[in-house]
Amino acid sequence: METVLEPFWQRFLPAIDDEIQSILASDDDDYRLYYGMMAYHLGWVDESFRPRQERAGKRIRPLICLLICDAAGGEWQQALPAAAAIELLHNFSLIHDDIEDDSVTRRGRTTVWTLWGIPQAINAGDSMFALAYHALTRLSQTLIPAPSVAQIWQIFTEACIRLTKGQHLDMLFEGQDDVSVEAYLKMIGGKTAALLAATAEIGAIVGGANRETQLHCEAYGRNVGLAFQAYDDILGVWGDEEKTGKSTASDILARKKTLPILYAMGQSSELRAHLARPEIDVERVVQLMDSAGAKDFALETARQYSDAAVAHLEAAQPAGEAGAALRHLTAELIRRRS
Ligand code: GRG
Repeated sequence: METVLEPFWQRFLPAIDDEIQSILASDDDDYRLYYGMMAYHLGWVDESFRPRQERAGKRIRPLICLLICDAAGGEWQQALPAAAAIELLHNFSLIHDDIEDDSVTRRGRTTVWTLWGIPQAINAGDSMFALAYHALTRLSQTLIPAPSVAQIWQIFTEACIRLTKGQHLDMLFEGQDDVSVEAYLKMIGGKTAALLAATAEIGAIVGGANRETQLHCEAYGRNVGLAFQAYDDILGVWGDEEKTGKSTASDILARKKTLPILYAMGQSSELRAHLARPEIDVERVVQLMDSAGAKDFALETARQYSDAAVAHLEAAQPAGEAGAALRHLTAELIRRRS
């Protein structure tokens, strides 16, 4: 990782994992599997519950939360309960998403439901959801004023609702042939952007920022989420397979409704007809997408969200080394995907 980020990562990452670990700790042997499944998903242990050296997942959301708190002039340690709650919520949603999508691997590892079965995986997800709220209750033990704690609870709860709405639309779209680009953007606004928006807003509240700055941070997080997803969709068709670790044929073969595919479907009746056939010629689909201008459209959309993210970040005037680190991280999140 880059040098300006390194000192923050060294400080923040162990603190985030310690905070989560203290929520998941138990010495009751009857719950070895209960906590073990969650620890496995977070990457701390292998499937036999032996400790591992690497964590699973980038912890982007809690890192952004702590950086924004610090850059707003607050004490990042005060934001740890919220950062832990956000990461637990994110991971809970991934455990359930893997069941809903029938995914066998996540982060290069076997998914929880594949190892321990769907009923236990549903319960592991539910447990993480409840424990996310448990993590949030620790905000009351900090110096954060009670009205700010209440505001954070509300933002967190609204983000949960938006996540479920986004996931609902995503599943609904799988069975529909006529999904518009607008409908798709609404879906990722919930599924991907809502939690990042809440993450950034909560960081600003804990940092003591005024309401205007809090709202710039919310818009920053939302636009980072939208840009992140749009670039991901582009990489799904035109990415470098060696870098992404994912075949560029898989989204097309799965008939996934991603931004460039939906745009091209709206432009080309030949493509719509082709995707309705039982056999898909991936090369032909990419040709049709290219001539419909789908890559340029998706790149332009992603660029607009990236520019908006940077503009809101600048308007929030993040200060000091944490501010510099935030600017760097934002560029990194966006650059890696363009
Ligand atoms: C919140 C009550 C409640 C329900 C959630 C299952 C569900 C409903 C939502 C699923 C949402 C979902 C799977 C969103 C995907 C978002 C996304 C961009 C995931 C990848 O994020 P990274 O790259 O992942 O930060 P890592 O692995 O680094 O943690």
